[in-house]
Amino acid sequence: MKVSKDLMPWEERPQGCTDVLWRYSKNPVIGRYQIPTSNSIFNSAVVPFEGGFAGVFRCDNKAVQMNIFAGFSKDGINWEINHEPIVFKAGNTEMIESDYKYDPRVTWIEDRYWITWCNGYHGPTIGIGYTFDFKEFYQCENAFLPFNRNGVLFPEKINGKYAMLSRPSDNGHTPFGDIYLSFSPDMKYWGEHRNVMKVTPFEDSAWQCTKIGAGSVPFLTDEGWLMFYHGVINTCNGFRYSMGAAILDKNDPTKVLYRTQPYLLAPAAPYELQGDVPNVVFPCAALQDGERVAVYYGAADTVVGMAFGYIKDIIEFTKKNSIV
Ligand code: BMA
Repeated sequence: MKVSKDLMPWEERPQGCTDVLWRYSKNPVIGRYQIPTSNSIFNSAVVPFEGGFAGVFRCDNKAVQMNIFAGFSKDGINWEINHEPIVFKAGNTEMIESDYKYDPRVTWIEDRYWITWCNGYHGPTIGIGYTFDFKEFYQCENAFLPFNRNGVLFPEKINGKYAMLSRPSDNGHTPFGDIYLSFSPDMKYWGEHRNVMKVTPFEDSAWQCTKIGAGSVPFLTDEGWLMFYHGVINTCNGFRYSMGAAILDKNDPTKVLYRTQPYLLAPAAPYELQGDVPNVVFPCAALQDGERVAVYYGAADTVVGMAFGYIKDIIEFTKKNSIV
């Protein structure tokens, strides 16, 4: 989401570094044991809120149960996370059960913050909720049938309808996955499901050849919607999750204009290579001030890291190295 220039969390590109995205030198910004009950805190989403920041954090507890927690920060880097999970009241439907909640995304649309997450309802699907103040939360109808993951809302209506990216999946560690876009007139009924992006052929861009999923909430640039997504390769040691960028058409975001053939960030730092699930970089949020971007990503399913870049450089790189 857009942030004023003076609030933007930022660290300049290190001397001698030529990467388009670079890691924050003090990563990870959130440690695995940051709240008393947590086993791990990762794949979490942040937004500007009341002159600072708020967020929804995935904290798995020491029984390794997945749930989402609200948190707050003055600078976007140092976070206080509530010790109790979010409790939802009924939103646009009766209260629906939720066996677990994980991988939240948050965006402001019109008058409130909307939250999407992977909701356990006879298997994973996409849960939707909203809040005005990060104190009271309301849960709405699930967007899709199980099984689905990585539901990411656009921050404004597209041609008069809410729009959400998602990735139909299976009930396990899905060995496939493409990104779809669905529309809703009311945040309750979803349809007009369209394919947006597929995995790439192994020989063209292997890091994204097994499955891909929307990451951060897309934001508008001069070239279209810029979105960070994750791409996965199945290696002899299991899945490896990296991050790429895609630019979608402003008026018809089912059209991918550009998409990175090389990744922008892949597991390489110690906290990305080691943890509960080694080799995972998983973007869930991006703050931007019109010129610069700060990406929040889960690292090795254990901690939260940040990476920075200039929007102009990312767009240039994505156009120049596009696989579309
Ligand atoms: C996915 C989800 C993510 C996780 C990823 C890598 O299926 O469970 O939360 O980061 O796997 O383990």
